[in-house]
Amino acid sequence: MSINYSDRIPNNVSLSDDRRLQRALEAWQPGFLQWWSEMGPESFQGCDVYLRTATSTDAQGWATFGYVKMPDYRWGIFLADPEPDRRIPFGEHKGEPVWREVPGEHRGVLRRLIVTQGDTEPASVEQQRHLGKTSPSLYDLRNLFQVNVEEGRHLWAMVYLLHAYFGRDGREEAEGLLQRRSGNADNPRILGAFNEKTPDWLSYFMFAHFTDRDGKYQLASLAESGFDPLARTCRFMLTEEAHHLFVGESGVGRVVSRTCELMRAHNTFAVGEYGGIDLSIIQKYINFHYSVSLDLFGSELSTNAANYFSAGLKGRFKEADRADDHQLAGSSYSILKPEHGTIVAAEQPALLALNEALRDSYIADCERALARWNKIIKEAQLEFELKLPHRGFRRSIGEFAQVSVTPDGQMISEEEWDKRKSEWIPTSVDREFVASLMKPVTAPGQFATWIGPPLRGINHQPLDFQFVTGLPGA
Ligand code: BYC
Repeated sequence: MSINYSDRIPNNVSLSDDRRLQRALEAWQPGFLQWWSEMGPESFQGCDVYLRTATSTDAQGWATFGYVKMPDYRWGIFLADPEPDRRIPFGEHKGEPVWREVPGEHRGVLRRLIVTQGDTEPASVEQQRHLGKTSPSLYDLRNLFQVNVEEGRHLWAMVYLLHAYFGRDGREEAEGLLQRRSGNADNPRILGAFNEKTPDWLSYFMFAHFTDRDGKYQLASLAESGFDPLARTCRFMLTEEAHHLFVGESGVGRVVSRTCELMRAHNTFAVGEYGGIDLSIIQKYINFHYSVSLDLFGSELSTNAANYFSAGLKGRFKEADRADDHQLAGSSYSILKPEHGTIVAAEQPALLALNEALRDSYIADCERALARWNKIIKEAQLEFELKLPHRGFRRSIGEFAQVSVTPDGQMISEEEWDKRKSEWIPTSVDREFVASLMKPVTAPGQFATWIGPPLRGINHQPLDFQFVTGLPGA
């Protein structure tokens, strides 16, 4: 479905046929642009960035490349094409035609899900706004900005739903999305991970790998929704999400690769003095970002999740591929929980354990990526294995929130945790060291000392392509 770019707000939802909605969104737009100029990438708003922009939602048009100044990026409203005769795929309404309007009895819950999803998008832009100043290459700088503008567009996606389907409450929530600020003590973002800092590029790659990956699983679950506008919105968001995950996984992989190169060249694990990041520090960053991201799936046992599912609002990852009744009547699911000083498995009603089931799919995905990083180390013939910590490690939400668990899954006292945590998560010394490496590299085709080059440039461009021009001070 092609996108109408002649409207002030690009869209493929025939916005001009609904003047009221169009006016409401046009009234929200200046606030968004104001937010972008205050909270978007600092110091780079005047640069020309080699960005992809969607011109249609099909395979041909969703990635059209060209130089754009970020404030001129055409943020808009793009939904995947409707599926004819789509039916609600799960829950109590399974098999009924999907809803084109919000079902009255689920209005509050649905709004809350959309607001929670929407809130993460501007939050990540806020978290990353200082990173441009220390980018390890023009290639990485461009990727950062691509991710940032697309997160801005994902905010538009949720704001469209709020304006189009939730009346006055929706408009108020859309305002709230521009008011909250990541890390603000009085008005923080909704979910924990989105109030953490992203102070350096290693954190950024970890965030794009682990936290954006939660986005993939949450969006895929919402893409199953019986509320069809939400499903179609999330389906299109997922096509953009793949690049964000690529930035994260390949970014960490390139750091690992460079570290291995330095280890071999200097025959040491301590590559700091050669401008690299030790594998042990990379491991601590993994521990930190993975545990924060696990919290984003909510509690192991959640009546909220059960209600979302039964009501047909939020499905499971790849719902259609599952061979069960799609209602989970009488099914059980095994969860882990702490009990009397150890961690035990417990069978629970599958409906209540939906967050844990989604977390399990996510963990399996993280394991696959970790194996690819370990392959880099193995191919360099070095003895070291990166690991994902135990799911109970450093959790703030759910069954493990009140206990201390080591990365290999031993329950320990709080005192021991305090004594040993510097072995497991980045210390201020680790962070200062990583920060000390964050010097901008802006010559085309050059890369910082601590990261290897990617395999290829964006859109088949050579690595020394001028991915961003007009840098401040240039
Ligand atoms: N931090 O029953 P529970 C993305 C709250 S990322 C703070 O366990 P539920 C992206 C919860 O709200 C994807 N609070 O959880 C990535 C509830 O509060 P109330 C974002 C938390 O409701 C990178 C209470 O604890 N999308 O797209 O089953 C860059 C008990 O809740 C947290 C979504 O999350 C937390 N981590 O599930 C850019 C999808 N976890 O009711 C973008 C929409 C839980 O006591 N959201 N709480 O006030 C949802 O589906 C659900 O809200 C959650 C939580 C999965 C997040």
